[in-house]
Amino acid sequence: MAGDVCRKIWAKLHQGVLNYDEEIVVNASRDVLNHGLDIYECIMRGLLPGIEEVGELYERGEYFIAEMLMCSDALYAGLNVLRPHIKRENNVERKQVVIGVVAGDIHDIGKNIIKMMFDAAGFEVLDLGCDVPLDKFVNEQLRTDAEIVCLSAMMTTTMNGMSEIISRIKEKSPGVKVMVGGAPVNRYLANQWGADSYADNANNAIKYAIDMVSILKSLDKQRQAN
Ligand code: B12
Repeated sequence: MAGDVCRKIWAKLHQGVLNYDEEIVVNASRDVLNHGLDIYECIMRGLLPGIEEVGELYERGEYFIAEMLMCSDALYAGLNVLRPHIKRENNVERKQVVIGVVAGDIHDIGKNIIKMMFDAAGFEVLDLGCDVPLDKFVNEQLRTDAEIVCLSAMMTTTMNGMSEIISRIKEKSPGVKVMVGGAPVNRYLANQWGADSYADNANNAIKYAIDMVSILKSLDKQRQAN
């Protein structure tokens, strides 16, 4: 029974995004809260499949940029309802993360999901937004002394900027961990560019970030012991 309720609400979120119907998405998002459903699961199984299907329609020439834009507005209308209700955990030692979408790229939905999950996992997140000049990642890491930098890109043309950002960060702050992601990125490219980590979704991103935090902690301990 509970499963049926979930599936109906996921379907409404999905269809609402696909049909750029903000009202349906907002109402379904309120239903998520009223029924006490898992918010992250509803994002992953309702909103995101909706925007993925939008991408397919765009590729087939059935949707154009105007529709993609309205669909992402509908997705954001739902995220705005859900975001304030995501529970924040305190189980991570408060490490700082700088996150942004690389220069030339304005696709920020994936980055915002990753940011939301880092927030929820108890990290302190500095969000640089989208279309971020390469140097800004380097300068903001230096200014905040953040332990982790997260880079997002959704276009094959913009993802190449990641390699340059990584080498500039590593040159100035060799101990900093850099994590990359976005649909065109993969583990092979991440390794080629010298990234410390790559994840294809928010769940794995948090898992790997927590692993990096424990590596940083043991390095700190070693340093103190010497
Ligand atoms: C919505 C959308 C738009 C919206 C963006 C709105 C917004 N605020 O983001 C608008 C309409 C503005 C748009 C514009 C354009 N778009 Co567009 N867009 C899309 C679409 C449909 C969905 C993208 C999306 O949000 N997906 C959902 C999110 C959640 O997925 P995600 O970003 O991959 O994120 C997940 C993972 O990758 C990962 N992740 C993401 N970032 C990070 C970072 C880290 C550190 C980690 C660990 C993980 C991680 O976790 C996330 C959650 O699971 C895609 C199609 C598709 N199938 O992806 C095209 C797509 C990305 N767009 C495309 C194009 C070409 C454009 C335009 C150039 C079109 C044009 N001619 O103007 C412009 C680009 C403008 C620019 N300079 O950036 C192409 C890119 C092709 C390519 N490979 O280079 C795509 C693939 C469509 C296509 N098939 O042609 N777009």
